[in-house]
Amino acid sequence: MEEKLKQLHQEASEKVKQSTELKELNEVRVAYLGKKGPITEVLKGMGKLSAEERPKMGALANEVRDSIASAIESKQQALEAAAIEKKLEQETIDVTLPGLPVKVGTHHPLTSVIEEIEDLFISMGYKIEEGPEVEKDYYNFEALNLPKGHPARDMQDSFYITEDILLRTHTSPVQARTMERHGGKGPVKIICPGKVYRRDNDDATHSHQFMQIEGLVVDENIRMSDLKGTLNLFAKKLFGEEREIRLRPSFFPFTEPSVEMDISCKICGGKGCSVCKGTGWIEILGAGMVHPNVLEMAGFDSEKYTGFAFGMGPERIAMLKYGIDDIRHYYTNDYRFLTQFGRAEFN
Ligand code: 2NM
Repeated sequence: MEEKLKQLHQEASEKVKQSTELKELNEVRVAYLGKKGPITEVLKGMGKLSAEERPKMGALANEVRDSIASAIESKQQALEAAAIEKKLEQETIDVTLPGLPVKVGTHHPLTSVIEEIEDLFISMGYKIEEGPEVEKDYYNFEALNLPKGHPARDMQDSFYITEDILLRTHTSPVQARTMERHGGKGPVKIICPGKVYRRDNDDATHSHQFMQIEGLVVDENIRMSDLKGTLNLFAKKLFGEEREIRLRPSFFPFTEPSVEMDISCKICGGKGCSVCKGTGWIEILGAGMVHPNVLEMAGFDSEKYTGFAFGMGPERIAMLKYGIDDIRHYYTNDYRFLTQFGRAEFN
């Protein structure tokens, strides 16, 4: 029996040693230490031994069992540690690999142009003003010398919400509100960027929703020459020092006199090309001296105060600046279009 136990011990130890996986080790445990295993078998045969031999063999059997159990235990720990080690090794991060590019996004071309124009006027002492897109008829039309029945307020051209409320058709109502808040006292020196709405059919050059930037200066002794100097500087800063401007007479209900400003064509340098349609000049904005009626309605004494105002479309400005050929590109969120402007992406 002693021989048998020693042999079992030897055999089991060898199998434990040879086990390379936890599953295999567990099979060894079941085979040697299980209820139907050989050691249990040996212990069952103890009854046949003499009283003298019994405790000796019992002790040996227990020793063998404990020894196998502890060998299994330490092998299990070793295998588990090896498994963790292997997993860690597989999951090692190579910190020397180059990083993945971070997509940082770009400015929308309209945003870029609007911010550039804002910065330019802020540098000249203008404040930025904003106002509601859902506007009263009074501020959108009446206060701007467009009384009821005026042809320029044709229902066909505006989105009315009620008889008195509409989506603003320009940002001039912000200027009317700002002048009113000044309570008849100058100076007012503001630019108003914002969204405006007109009932147009969308095509390459028209959109029912677009941006506008309007400027307004009201003070004593504001003259047409102040307007001209301001616009000349604006054109050169935005389009290049070599650009020239030209003012042509025009008409707006809220200004008198009114003008339209052209800049010399950058593409052909004034010789005439398809962009300027052979004229050498490109129309950029409308402007004029604020109509006395507009000043009076906002609470200014038009004998004492004068002002100039101008308005432009950032979509058109950005189209000219970046050579964009269709206004719809701004609103359709084509990634390929959007990533061509503003801050460069790291890809
Ligand atoms: C333009 C052209 C000319 C304009 C006038 C005013 C106000 F409120 F002061 F009367 N704001 N904007 C103006 C003048 C706008 O856009 C083409």
